[in-house]
Amino acid sequence: MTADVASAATPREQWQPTACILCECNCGIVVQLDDRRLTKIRGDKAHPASQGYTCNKALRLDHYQNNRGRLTSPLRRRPDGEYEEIDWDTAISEIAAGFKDIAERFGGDKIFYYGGGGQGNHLGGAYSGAFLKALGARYRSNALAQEKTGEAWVDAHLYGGHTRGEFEHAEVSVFVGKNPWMSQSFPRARVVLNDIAKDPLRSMIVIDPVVTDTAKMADFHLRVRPGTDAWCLAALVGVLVQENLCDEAFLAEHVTGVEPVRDVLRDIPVADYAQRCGVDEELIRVAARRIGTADSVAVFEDLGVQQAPNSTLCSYLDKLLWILTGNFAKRGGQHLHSSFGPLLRHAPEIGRTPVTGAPIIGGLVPGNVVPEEILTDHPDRFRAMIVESSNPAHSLANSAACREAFRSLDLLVVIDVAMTETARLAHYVLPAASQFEKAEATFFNLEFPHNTFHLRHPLMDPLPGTLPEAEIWARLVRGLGVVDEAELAPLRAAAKQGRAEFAEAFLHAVGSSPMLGKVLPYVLYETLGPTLPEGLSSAAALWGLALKAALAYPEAVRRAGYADGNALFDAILASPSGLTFTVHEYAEDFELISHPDRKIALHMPQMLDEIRALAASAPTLTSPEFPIVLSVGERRAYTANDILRDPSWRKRDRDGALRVSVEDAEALGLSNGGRARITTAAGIAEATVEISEAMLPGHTSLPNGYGLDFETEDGGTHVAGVAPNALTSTRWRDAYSATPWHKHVPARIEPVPVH
Ligand SMILES: Nc1nc2c(c(=O)[nH]1)N[C@H]1C(S)=C(S)[C@@H](COP(=O)(O)OP(=O)(O)OC[C@H]3O[C@@H](n4cnc5c(=O)[nH]c(N)nc54)[C@H](O)[C@@H]3O)O[C@H]1N2
Ligand SMILES: Nc1nc2c(c(=O)[nH]1)N[C@H]1C(S)=C(S)[C@@H](COP(=O)(O)OP(=O)(O)OC[C@H]3O[C@@H](n4cnc5c(=O)[nH]c(N)nc54)[C@H](O)[C@@H]3O)O[C@H]1N2
Ligand code: SF4
Ligand SMILES: [Mo]
Repeated sequence: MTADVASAATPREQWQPTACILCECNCGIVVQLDDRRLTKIRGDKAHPASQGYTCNKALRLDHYQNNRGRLTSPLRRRPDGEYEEIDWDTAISEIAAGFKDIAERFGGDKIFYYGGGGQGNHLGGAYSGAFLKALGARYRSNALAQEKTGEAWVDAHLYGGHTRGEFEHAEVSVFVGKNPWMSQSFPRARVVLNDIAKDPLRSMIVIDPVVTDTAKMADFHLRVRPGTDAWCLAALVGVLVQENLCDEAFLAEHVTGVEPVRDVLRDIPVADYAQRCGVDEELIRVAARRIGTADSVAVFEDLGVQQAPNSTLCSYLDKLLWILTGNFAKRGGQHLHSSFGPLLRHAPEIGRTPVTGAPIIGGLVPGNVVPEEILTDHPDRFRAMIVESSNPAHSLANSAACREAFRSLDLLVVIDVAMTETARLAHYVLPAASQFEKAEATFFNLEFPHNTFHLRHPLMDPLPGTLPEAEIWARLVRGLGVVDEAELAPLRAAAKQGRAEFAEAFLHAVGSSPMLGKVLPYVLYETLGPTLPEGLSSAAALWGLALKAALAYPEAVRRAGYADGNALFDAILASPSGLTFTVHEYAEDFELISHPDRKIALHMPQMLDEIRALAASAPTLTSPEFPIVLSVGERRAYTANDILRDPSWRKRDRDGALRVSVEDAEALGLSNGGRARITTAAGIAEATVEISEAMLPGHTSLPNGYGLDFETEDGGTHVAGVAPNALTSTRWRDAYSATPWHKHVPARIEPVPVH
């Protein structure tokens, strides 16, 4: 575009860069605005990861920005249960005093923090630590403790970090309980899947009971019976060992503890396990051979195993697929990667929750024990809670138990853009500016060899009455009165002089004041924040992370073009479409292993015991009372967690159909488009039936993201579809990580008679 054309354009016709917030890919988009509406949206070609790609959902983002349910004032619950609007000063001082009181009377560790960011926003949550540490709060959780903690524990033992497959270049891509055509999760997913499907030299292996859109493209679809992945994966790795398909040179040089693993895998009865998981033995063997003989293999495990029985064991087994075959530290393989702000700690140590003694992995309390940690007279129970950018009363197992627990808290504060199911239980609700009204970013920076970071600039001012989280947290810290303004003054002065002066003053100040050391993000926001470009003051916390990244990956940051952390930080501020912050060489994967010997440590005795125990355990949880497996929370073309509350964003599947196999529909007397009653041990719901050739007999599925209430134009309330966790129970959880079995809920399905 010539300069003339650009300057001739009126502001409203200009494309402004930002990102889609509906899944962890955060594809770069450019938008046009009409007043506060996002009128035109398309992929941003300048975004270094997505390169112009989006899926169908990004085009619907105005339903988030201009949702009728947006909050515009702090709310306080009155004794009669109704909410009244209060001003910010009143809200902040009452909330700060309330938490201070809990901390003084019962201890700061009775204050529980849940959330901190969703699919598109992690910057606000980066400031929460200041308020929480000042109060002495210790326990926290978020959605990752409903899915990724079992995998994180295995990762911590094996190599001490998170890995990602390089599907773009992999000869063989393996998807285990993962449907990337619908759920995406890696850059330009549909383009990459199409490329694999078109290339006769590359293969796709999908392990899924459903004939998903991804499975339809696969060269090998291992259509396991639901919940039997452990047997299928054990058979696959058994074949690798028994048919000598391991990469011996790689194992000898880069892996320790191989022999005890090999001993267990040598004994796996492949034919028997094939039968137990319902997959043809020969198909398992050819798939294993394809993995064992490929130049490169990448693996993605997701909710189909992470939210099903034996989930931690499955994480271990699917990692054996690429470790035994040496598919690490090479093009198209599996990689450890740099991170800008780690999503969770990869530590093998397991903490314990105060009441139930449940495992705390990566610092996160398992979602399934949250109600039990509150609803008890145990002296160490959680008494107060802050929820930020999450809707646990709807997204955690057993919504009824969560509601009862949250209602019983001495103090519950929710920070959200909308009146959610959780907010309706709160004593105070604080209205956040939307993700297009403030600077935002996520720490979903998971790629290798090129890893990207995107600081999005605000597209417009905050909706009147709302504030960005960084400002909310800063006001709450001020409300505690723990930081003396005199301590900040020298930092403010240094920040005006330059980054080097600021760094020196900052290190001195936090070194000499224990309280400043606790409230670091607050200090950065208050002192560095005001010197940053207009609208970007809440990027202040990124300065510390940029310095850390440059220290952790000096060569990779330099290769990306940044001499040091300050240069990287300045580039982040000046790159509204995002930037590449690390460029790695494949061999550097080994340096990212956190063990001192830089080797993968394969031997996990507990996991080997679990593999041995498979021979004697039963692969099914159904019973005569609940004979059908219900997967509750499937990702579909029009689901996006709980982010879009207005059901009219969907172009189809308006009420989230229950998908049922042809065989079950006939046996149960269900008709397409008719209604079915679903009963589980936890609850009852009704849904519209969709008879589907994609489902196995005995397996049904409901989508995620439905069952949210929404105010209709005439002031009534509309709820579309089934709230998934009306049907799930907190008891169904993994033995190691306590992650839920949402994909494997025993259920009874009956037709609802038409009257
Ligand atoms: N469209 C859309 N995309 C999303 C999201 C969204 O809400 N909507 N949410 C995002 C989030 S938060 C996440 S965590 C990811 C999740 O992404 P995915 O994990 O891909 O999503 P799901 O559809 O929940 O589950 C994946 C697959 O597990 C299969 N499955 C069910 N039971 C079993 C089983 O016993 N064994 C095996 N092997 N498979 C089984 C299902 O058939 C399904 O195809 O998606 C992200 N992307
Ligand atoms: N049964 C069942 N349950 C599941 C799943 C399943 O498959 N089945 N999936 C699980 C998984 S993988 C996940 S990730 C979780 C997700 O569940 P949650 O952790 O509850 O997250 P979201 O649904 O993404 O909700 C995000 C919230 O953030 C709010 N929000 C949006 N923008 C902003 C903002 O800028 N500031 C603030 N403060 N708030 C904002 C939205 O209004 C919404 O209330 O659900 C889990 N629950
Ligand atoms: S939903 Fe995910 S894949 Fe689709 S446009 Fe948004 S960020 Fe990209
Ligand atoms: Mo998730």
